Amino acid sequence: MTKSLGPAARPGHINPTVVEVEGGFLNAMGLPNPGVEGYLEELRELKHWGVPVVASFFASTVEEFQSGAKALCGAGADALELNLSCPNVGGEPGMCAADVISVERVTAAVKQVAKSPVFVKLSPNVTDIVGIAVAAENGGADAITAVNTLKAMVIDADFRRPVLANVTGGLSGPALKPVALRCVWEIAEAVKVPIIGCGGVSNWRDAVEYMLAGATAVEIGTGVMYEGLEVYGKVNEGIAGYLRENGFGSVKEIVGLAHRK
Ligand code: RRO
Repeated sequence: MTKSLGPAARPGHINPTVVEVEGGFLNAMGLPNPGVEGYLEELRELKHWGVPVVASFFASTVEEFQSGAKALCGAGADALELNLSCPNVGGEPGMCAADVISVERVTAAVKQVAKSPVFVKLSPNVTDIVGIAVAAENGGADAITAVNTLKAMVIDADFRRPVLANVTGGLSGPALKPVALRCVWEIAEAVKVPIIGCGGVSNWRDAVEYMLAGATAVEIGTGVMYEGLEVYGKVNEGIAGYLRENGFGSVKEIVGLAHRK
């Protein structure tokens, strides 16, 4: 999974952009990235590694979303993740994950041109995430990623100022997990497309909990800050052990299992 790419290169916000808090991290990176065109060479190189590459991207207009999708698929992205949900974009329409009409329209427009599956990443910073998930599904999303970070802030009592230069940022890590898990649970009761759980996964038990709530896969970001890159292998091995010890033949058998009446 790439860092989110946009139509043009962006330096991101000025520092401080990341601060550790109890139970996680707050970031206000401000979407720093080399731009879709500036990233294509690296994407082509990643293809030589023999692992699937998901290109995360954002844009401000439907046309930009479509041209980003075409370029990223053309360079070999195995899937696209529409980041409709960055909490750090001020007045720009980057937070279109708050609006059902925009979510359905952008998803459908990208699906028209994308040659690879399209995931839609949603925000927990909304009143009704289920309505938004249904809009993504109606737009043709192949999967829903739930969720991006939770809008939050930190104030330093000695300096009597907000810590992040952007004032607010997105909370990730273990503190986000119960919120994200609830989002996955609610979405699973409303849509048929696969859900990718995201938020505070740092060990196999977290991943299993997401699957029991209805996720068919998980994403791990902040977990790397705590556990290093080994986290991915450890989580995979841990899930395999859990399945073995509990008599399951495949992860498919535990997806959504906690919903049983
Ligand atoms: O770059 C960011 O500030 C950022 C992004 Br694009 C995002 O999707 N989520 C987040 O917490 N930060």
